Amino acid sequence: MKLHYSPSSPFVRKVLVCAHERGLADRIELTSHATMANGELRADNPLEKVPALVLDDGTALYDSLVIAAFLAGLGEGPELIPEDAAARIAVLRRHALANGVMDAAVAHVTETRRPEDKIWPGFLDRQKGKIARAVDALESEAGVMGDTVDLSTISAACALGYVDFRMGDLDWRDGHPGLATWYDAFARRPSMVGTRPRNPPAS
Ligand SMILES: N[C@@H](CCC(=O)N[C@@H](CS)C(=O)NCC(=O)O)C(=O)O
Repeated sequence: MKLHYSPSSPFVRKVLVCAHERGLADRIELTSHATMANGELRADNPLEKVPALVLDDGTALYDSLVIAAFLAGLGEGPELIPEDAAARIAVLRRHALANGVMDAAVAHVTETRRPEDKIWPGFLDRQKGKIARAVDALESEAGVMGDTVDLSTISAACALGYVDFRMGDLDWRDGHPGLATWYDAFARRPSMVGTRPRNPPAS
């Protein structure tokens, strides 16, 4: 399998952590981060977004939730998406919350990269508000998340890791001691340590 990726993307990290947890990391070849620039990514994903996973028969899967669901059915390890209906909905709902943090943080970062006179402060505040409310919600769920490894906890950890990486001044730990403790433990998992976000090499 071939994964179109970027070393900084929280969505990519989500699927890589899923792969590590299911013992599949060795079966995934990472493309050069440059496939976005050279048009290869577009050929596999019309939306031109990473992650996109190309299977050995040439089938391309996107987006990160679809790839994670695919990987959850392969290999061995923690049940990433429970079969039980109620548990599955709970995991998918928390995944949506964490994924929304990724969406808002990426949108915030993208906006800050526009020319200074084109940046809309109201848009930045709106994204920060989404993140703040989601972090409040995750704080109230930290006890339930405990040491469970599933798609929702992986996504929450990748979202918070991305906020640390790109929005370090946000200080989400302030007022969220339960979530901070939960994250510090989860972030020590080898799957998280091995996928820490990095800036792509300059092209
Ligand atoms: N909903 C998508 C989001 C993926 C996404 O936004 N990826 C970003 C990188 S963090 C991207 O490829 N952006 C390029 C673009 O939007 O053109 C997923 O979950 O896979």
